[in-house]
Amino acid sequence: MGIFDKLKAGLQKTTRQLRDGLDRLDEMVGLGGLSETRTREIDVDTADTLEEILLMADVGVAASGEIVQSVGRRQRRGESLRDLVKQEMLRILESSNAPIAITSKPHVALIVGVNGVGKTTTIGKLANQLKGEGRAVLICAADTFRAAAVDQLQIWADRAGVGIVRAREGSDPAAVVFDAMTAAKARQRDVVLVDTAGRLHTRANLMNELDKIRRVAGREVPGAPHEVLLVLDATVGQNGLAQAREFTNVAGVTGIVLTKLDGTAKGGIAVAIAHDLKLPIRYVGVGEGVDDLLPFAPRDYVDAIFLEKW
Ligand SMILES: Nc1nc2c(ncn2[C@@H]2O[C@H](COP(=O)(O)OP(=O)(O)OP(=O)(O)O)[C@@H](O)[C@H]2O)c(=O)[nH]1
Ligand SMILES: [Mg+2]
Repeated sequence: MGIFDKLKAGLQKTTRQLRDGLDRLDEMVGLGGLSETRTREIDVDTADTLEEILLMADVGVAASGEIVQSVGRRQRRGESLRDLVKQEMLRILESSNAPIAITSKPHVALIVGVNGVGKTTTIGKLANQLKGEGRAVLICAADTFRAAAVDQLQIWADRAGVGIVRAREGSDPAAVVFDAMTAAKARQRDVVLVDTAGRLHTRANLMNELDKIRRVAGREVPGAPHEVLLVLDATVGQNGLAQAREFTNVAGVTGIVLTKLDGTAKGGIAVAIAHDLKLPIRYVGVGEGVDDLLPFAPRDYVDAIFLEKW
């Protein structure tokens, strides 16, 4: 399956919520078939329904409000609501878009996020992808909180065929990070992917640990961490935005990985992220398999939701 088809398949539930909802609305208010020259402004009921459709897809209050307003203004052109919403979503997604750039060696990326969002899986997929591009990757297992975490990561490292620096028994995560930085320099690795814990005894502990990891990495490799990827589970919806704010304050998040889009109708969350957080979405996860991580491209994303290539 090609990347676009994969994205389309992953976003199926969002398509049903958004595109089909908008099509029904267009039919109801009779705007879909309007020619360029005909005009009609949307009424209050239509605006309410439109907002509801967007909120159900988790576009979020602020972005939904903005979209409804601007669709209301532009409706005079006689385009379908569906096309206008699609254009607005694309505009918002493009406003904060930036692909990942690997500029230094080793390029150190911390992967952070609350428990269960898909950090370890994302690292496995990403390691595989980067290796496929010819980069030398090292994985660092800095989640020493959960006993099974290192073994889970080892399986992914083996699958991708990349090296891993494992925690010594009972060691401090920051010490593992130190070892990984040293190893990456000695072995001339291009990229280090650091897996971190999603849960500690308290959230304050978790944030302190991330802060310590950052400092150790920065002491060993100039400019590190070059990237802090916050993994957000799309099925969690708007709660993800609160998590993002917390992590951004402490961990200096530079980009988002949005996972589990394949299990949700809430794919509009990408628009809320771009609108509210102004953080670039770097990748999206559309399944549990090694090939199910796709670089984020705004146009493909909306095309996949609306099932049409512009
Ligand atoms: N459907 C689907 N499942 C995913 C995706 N990404 C991760 N998962 C699943 O989510 C579950 C948790 O993934 P992990 O990678 O272990 O999550 P984590 O953030 O490392 O979890 P902790 O280490 O406990 O904090 C696993 O069952 C993964 O297979 C995705 O894009 N789609
Ligand atoms: Mg994990």
